Amino acid sequence: MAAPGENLKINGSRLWDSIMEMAKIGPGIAGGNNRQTLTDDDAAGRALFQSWCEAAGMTMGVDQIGNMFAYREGTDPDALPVYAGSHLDTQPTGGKYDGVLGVLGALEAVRSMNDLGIKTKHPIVVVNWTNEEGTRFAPAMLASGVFAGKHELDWAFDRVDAEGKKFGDELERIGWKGEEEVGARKIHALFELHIEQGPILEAEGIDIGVVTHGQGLRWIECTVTGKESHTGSTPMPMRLNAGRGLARITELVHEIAMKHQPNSVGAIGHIDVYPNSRNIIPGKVVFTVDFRSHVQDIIDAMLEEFYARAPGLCEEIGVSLETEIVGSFDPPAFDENCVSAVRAAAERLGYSHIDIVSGAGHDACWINDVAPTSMVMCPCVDGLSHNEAEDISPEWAEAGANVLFHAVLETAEIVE
Ligand code: HGY
Ligand code: MN
Ligand code: MN
Repeated sequence: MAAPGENLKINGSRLWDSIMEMAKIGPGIAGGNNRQTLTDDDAAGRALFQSWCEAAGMTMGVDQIGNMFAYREGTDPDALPVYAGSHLDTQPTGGKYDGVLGVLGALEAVRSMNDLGIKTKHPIVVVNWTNEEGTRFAPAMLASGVFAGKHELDWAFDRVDAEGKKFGDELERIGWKGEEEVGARKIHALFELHIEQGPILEAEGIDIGVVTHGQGLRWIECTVTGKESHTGSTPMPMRLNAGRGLARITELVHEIAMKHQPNSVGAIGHIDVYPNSRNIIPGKVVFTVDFRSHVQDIIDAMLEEFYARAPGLCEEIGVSLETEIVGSFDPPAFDENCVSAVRAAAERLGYSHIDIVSGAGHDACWINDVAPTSMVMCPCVDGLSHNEAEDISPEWAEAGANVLFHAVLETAEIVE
């Protein structure tokens, strides 16, 4: 396949303007975004994205779980499309770039193909995956997981948020439940551009991360049950404080993850305390343990130790522990040809680049199980993400989108 000329570039200021425009939808309270999945803000962001895709001459397809697929013709309609995209949903205190850079970077690649009069043999599809974040409806990467055959569609529809609203009902309510069968589409290759969400690229002054692997993940939902009682009148020896169970398990998770440095992480981010009253001893605490590593044996060792020790820590203080796995995928190794296309693009365009393991989970991690897939990463300021202060430079965005553009063009095969 002929490689694209290094003179072929995207329009960085148009990309930046589109990111800033999208950021106006579902604004946060501190400069970032709160555009959570299946909210009215998500619906508004989807509508804006669709209008841009149609203005770029693409036709939109939507599947039964709301995944959006904007299609650009290729010269060979029988050739499987090359896909590029990410997610438009954000964390409740999310940044403007997590996911959005990947969706709009892919749209910018198509806009630039139009400007440059480029035809490709393979069609191009720009993707917005539903509910990548998994913060309102667990697990993360839910819709790409259904697409890849990891979850049943009905199971996904039955997921509920903190208010007891069902995923399927909310998808219907915002009007983004499509007709297409989920997972019926066949993919020639998929590329996802994403901010690193870690400190390595910026700290080492590197423009591009060539993502070879991702971390595997286990989300363990824990329910610690004690007994609600008066914080003033209940004698200390009689207390069955579920909050102490949370405290002990929080420390246990940290201790286990620290044992496998530098290849492991562990924390508890989601915590619901019941009844959450200032003068009632917590009777129940529900929380999610997040263990990750790119080494399968380490994931297994962390879980083994957790299940061996956590119940005893609760029994010692008279409270009970129930656990349920609510998110799980093993460490992905991305497709070598797709990884090479990303590395060659960075090289051709004169960007500094290193091979890197993704610390965060991404839709590409699931799609990698059903099609050749890889990722392009750009730096982010202080490695900060899942925080409204998440920040990148226009130059980083442009470099990442140029590499994505070239990887897609090389794989989709330019037709002279
Ligand atoms: O949890 C993750 O790694 C992703 O950001 N949803
Ligand atoms: Mn993301
Ligand atoms: Mn995220």
